[in-house]
Amino acid sequence: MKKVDFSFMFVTDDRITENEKFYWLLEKVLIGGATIIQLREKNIETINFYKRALEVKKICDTYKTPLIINDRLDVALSIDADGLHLGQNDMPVNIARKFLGKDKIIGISVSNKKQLETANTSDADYIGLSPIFKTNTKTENIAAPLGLNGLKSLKSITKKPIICIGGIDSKNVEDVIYNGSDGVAIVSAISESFHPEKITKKLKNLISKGKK
Ligand code: TZP
Ligand code: MG
Repeated sequence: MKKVDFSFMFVTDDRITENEKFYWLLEKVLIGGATIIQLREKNIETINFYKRALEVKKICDTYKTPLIINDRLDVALSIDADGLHLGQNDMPVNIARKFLGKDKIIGISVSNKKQLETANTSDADYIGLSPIFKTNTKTENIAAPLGLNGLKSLKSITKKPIICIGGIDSKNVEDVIYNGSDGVAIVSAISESFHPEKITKKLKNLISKGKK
């Protein structure tokens, strides 16, 4: 895998169905300094996922920011994305790795110690720890929030970089990083803001503060 800055992942919000708003928001986030983008679409036809992914890739390339695709190995391959994010019920990591090769990024979501131990010995490049706090963005297949204590205990046994997700905003992001997370993944704190560029810059600043 190429060297990647996992500190600040923006996960796109599939509740924004209007293309113009979707791409406008993405560009604000890229200008604001997100270090990696994840395209997440849960309710979309394959053709529309592919088309959106193609356009998102073009925009991310302009800002030299890596793009990973949520769930769908076929979409990731078809647009030559920089990587793939998998959940526990998606394609197994080792199969995805076979198709994507060693240079692409693969992330795996985990919600407990058992899943983390399996992820530790897998072919994944990073572990997405979820959810840290309560979230309204993901409603299906969601475990109980781990909280900062859960983060600390899982961080102590991880062998891979950890990206925390779920309910992370400007009030708690510094604590999440301070308590050992290598990065954060954020949807609504950015997508629901009236000033996405400003909030992205603020979050980025707080991430830097949390590292100290
Ligand atoms: N996976 C676990 S929680 C979550 C995902 C995709 C949603 C995070 O969204 P938000 O709005 O940042 O809480
Ligand atoms: Mg998934």
